[in-house]
Amino acid sequence: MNQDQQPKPETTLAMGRRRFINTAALVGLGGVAACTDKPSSTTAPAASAPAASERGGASSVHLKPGELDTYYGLWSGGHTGDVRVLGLPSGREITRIPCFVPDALVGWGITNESKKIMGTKADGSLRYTIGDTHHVHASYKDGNYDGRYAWVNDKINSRIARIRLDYFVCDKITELPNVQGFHGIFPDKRDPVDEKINYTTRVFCGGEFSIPLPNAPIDDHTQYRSLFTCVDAETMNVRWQVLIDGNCDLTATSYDGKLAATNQYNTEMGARFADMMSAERDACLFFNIARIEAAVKAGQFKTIGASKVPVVDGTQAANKDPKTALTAYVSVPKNPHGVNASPDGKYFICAGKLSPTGTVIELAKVLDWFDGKLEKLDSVIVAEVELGLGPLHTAFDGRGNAYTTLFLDSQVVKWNVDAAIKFHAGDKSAKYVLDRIDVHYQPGHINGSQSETVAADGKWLCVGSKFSKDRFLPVGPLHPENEQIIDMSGDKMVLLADHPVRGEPHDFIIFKRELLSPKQVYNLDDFPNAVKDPKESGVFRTGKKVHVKMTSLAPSFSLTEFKLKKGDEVTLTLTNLDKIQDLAHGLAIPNYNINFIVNPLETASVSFIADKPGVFWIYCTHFCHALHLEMRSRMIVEA
Ligand code: K7E
Ligand code: CUA
Ligand code: CA
Repeated sequence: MNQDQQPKPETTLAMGRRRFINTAALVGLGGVAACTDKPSSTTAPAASAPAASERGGASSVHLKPGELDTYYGLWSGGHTGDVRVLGLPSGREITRIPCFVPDALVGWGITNESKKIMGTKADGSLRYTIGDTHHVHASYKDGNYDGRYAWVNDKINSRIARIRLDYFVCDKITELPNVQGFHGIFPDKRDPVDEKINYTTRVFCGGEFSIPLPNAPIDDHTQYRSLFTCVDAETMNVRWQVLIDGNCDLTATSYDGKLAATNQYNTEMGARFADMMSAERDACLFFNIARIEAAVKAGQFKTIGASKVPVVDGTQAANKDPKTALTAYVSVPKNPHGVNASPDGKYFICAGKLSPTGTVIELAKVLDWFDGKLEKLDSVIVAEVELGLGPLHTAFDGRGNAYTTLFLDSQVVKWNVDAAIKFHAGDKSAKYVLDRIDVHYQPGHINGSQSETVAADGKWLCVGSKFSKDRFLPVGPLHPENEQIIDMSGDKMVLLADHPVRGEPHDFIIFKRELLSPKQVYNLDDFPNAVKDPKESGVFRTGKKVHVKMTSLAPSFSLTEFKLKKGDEVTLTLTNLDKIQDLAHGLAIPNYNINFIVNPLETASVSFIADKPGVFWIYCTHFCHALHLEMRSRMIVEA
C-alpha cells in the first residue's frame, strides 16, 4: 500500500491519535489478532469479577442437571449455512436448523420436501449446497418477539430463509433478484401504512456488493449499483427494491414501522479496498417506508432485467427534496459497521469501525426532516462520541445504556446514551463511558437478552469473539470462535463463561423462553402425501415409475421387504405413525446416499433411480427402541 492511498488524518475533531484507524493499522490487523492482547494503556482497566452476592444480578450460568435455560438464543451459523439454537444462560447448543446447506442428520437436502424449499436445478439436484448466514432476526408484535418466524440471510447466494418457530424448521427460501452479497436483514416491527397492523409484515434486506444492473461483464465499476430489498413476511415474495448510491451493510428498523436504515461503508463506490476507505465519512441511509410503498403503488418504478420486482429510485440525485424524498443519506464517520435500534424506540446507533466513535441518530428528527421541518439533515445526529478502537455492534440493557464491541481493543464498552448526547451538546462533564471489559478476542456481534425489543431486560450479554487463540484446548490450525457470556445486570459487566463454537456465527438474538411454544409432534394432516395407515403401504407401479409407501412405528417399518427393478424411478414416502414426543426414526439406504429423519407424525419422501441391483438393508438410523437395530426393511433391486 503506497503512501498516498492512506486516509488523511482526522482534523475536524480533536480526539487524539485514536480518532481514526489508518490503512496501516488495518493491514496489521492479523498481527493484532496474533499477539497477546493486553488491555490498551489508554483504556480503563477491565472489571475484576466480584462475587455473585456483591452483584445481586443474573450471576451464574450454571444449570444443575435437569434444569432448563430461561432464554432461547438464535445464532447464525456463518458459512455452515445454518441457524443454531442455544439455551441461555448456559450457552449450551441445543440444535441446529439447516437452511441453505444440506444436513446429514435430518436429511435436509436429501428429502424431496427440503429440496423443494432449498431449490433445485432441472435435473432435480440442489441449486446451491453452500451458504453464509450472518444475521438472524425474529418477527415482532407490539415491539416484542411474537414467536412466529425468524429470518436469516445467505450472503453468498443472496437468499433469505424463513424459519417457523413452532417447529424450528426452515419453510421458505427466496433468492433476491439482482443482489450480490446480501448482508443486513431486519423485519419491520409494525406496518407503516396501516396503523392497526402492529406486527411484522416485511423483511428488509441490504445488498452489500454493487454490480451491473442487470449483471453483465462490465469493467467500469462506476456503473455498478446496489439494491435495498423488501420481502413480504408471509408470502416471502419480493415486494420492491430501492436503487441506491453506495452500498448496504447492516439493517435496522424503527419501532413505529416508518423507517428502515442501513449503514454504508462504501459511499465512495470503490471497487478496491483502499478506495472504499478513502472518504472520512460514509453514511447511514434511511428509507421512508410509507413513501416507498406509495411510489410503488403509484407505478413510479422500473424493473431490472428479467426481474418483475418494482425498483424505485433512492439515489441521492433523485431525492433532494425532503418532502418527497424516499431516502435520506446521513453522513457518519468512516466505514461504519452495525446499526442498532435502541429499545426506547428513539435512536439508531451506528458504530464507527474505522472511526473510534459511536453515532447516535434521533429518529424523530429524521421524520422531521422528511416532513420538511428540519433544515439540515446533519442535525439528526445527536451524539458522535469516542468509544474505543474498531467499534462494530451495539446492544442495549433497557436502562438507557449501550454496549458496543471494540474489535481492535478486544473489549466491550458500556456507555450511557443520554450522557453521550449531553457530552456531544457541550457538557464535557457528562461521563458517558461507564465500564469496559476485556473479551477474548476481537469481538464482532454483541447482543443482550431481549435487546432489540421494547422488553430489553438487561440481564445477559453475549459477545461473539472472532478469535479464541489460547482459550480452548488446541485442535489444530482452525480454532473455534469464542461466544462469551457476560452478566450485564450490575454497574460493572462480569465475564461468566467462554463457549467454543464451530465457525462462524455472526449475529444472534436472545429472548425469553415464554415467547415460544414449540410443538413436539407434527400434525399428520399437514402432509398431503401422508401414509396414514400401515395398510396403505406397498409398491405402486406405473411403468418405470414406482411409488413405495411405508410407515414407521417403533420398532418396525410397515414393509419388511419390497422389490424393485433396475432402472426404476422410485419415490419412497415414509410417514412416522409414532405419536410420542421424541420418538423419531431415521431411514437409510446403503449405497444410495439416502438418510433422513421422520419426527412423530411427520411425512418425508425421497426420489432416486434404482440403478444398483442387489439387496439393500434399509435401516433405522435414529435410536428409537430396544429393538432399534432390528428395525429394518429389505430393498431387493432385480437386475
Ligand atoms: Cu459484523 Cu456480517 Cu454482522 Cu459478522 S457482520 S461480525
Ligand atoms: Cu426406529 Cu431406530
Ligand atoms: Ca468508506
